[in-house]
Amino acid sequence: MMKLYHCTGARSLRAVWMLEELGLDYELAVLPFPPRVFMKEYLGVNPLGTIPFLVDGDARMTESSAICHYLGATYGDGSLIVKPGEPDYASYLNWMFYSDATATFPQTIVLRYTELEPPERRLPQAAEDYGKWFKGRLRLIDAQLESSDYLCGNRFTAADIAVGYALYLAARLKLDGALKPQTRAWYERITARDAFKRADARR
Ligand SMILES: N[C@@H](CCC(=O)N[C@@H](CS)C(=O)NCC(=O)O)C(=O)O
Repeated sequence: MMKLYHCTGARSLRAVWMLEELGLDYELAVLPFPPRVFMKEYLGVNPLGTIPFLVDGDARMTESSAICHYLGATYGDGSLIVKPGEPDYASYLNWMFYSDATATFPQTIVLRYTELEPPERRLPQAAEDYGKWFKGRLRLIDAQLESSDYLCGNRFTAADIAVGYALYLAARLKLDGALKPQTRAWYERITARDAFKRADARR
């Protein structure tokens, strides 16, 4: 059975959500955060010390959005991914990379310098600047959702999971105060799904 290493509320939630959407059997190891510090033996499993980490047969994966695509492409009927040849394939790929590199990255700076570092190492200026950066990068989502209910493919896909997690983290960091109505409605739509609720409850 495949095994996913997870920390509550972290990016590994993307992978748990996808597993739940697909209705797959999996073993979930919920680790203390950060495992690099509180479960040093985990470095023997994943040398990066980060989560998620997926083990599926010989496959080993450390990137949450890539795991979502892998699961959707390997299992199920493929409707949760967008394939080459479909009109929105380029858009789908773009959202998958945007989800972590553009939408989540600036938030990790905010998280680090407001919560994770000890008080004497906190950097309010960095947190403020990267919070603004994140908010600016929501423009692509706002524009897309003006004319559709989902990010691409005219259906719910792994792109909604991958980008949706960035909004989940934004809510936790209180960076979601001024979301455009269509973006808030989309976030509420995707997180109303039973699979999201089951995934978020796994802790
Ligand atoms: N790009 C990776 C990032 C993985 C990552 O950095 N995960 C964070 C949690 S959200 C982590 O494990 N941080 C703990 C650490 O860096 O030690 C992904 O999308 O999964």
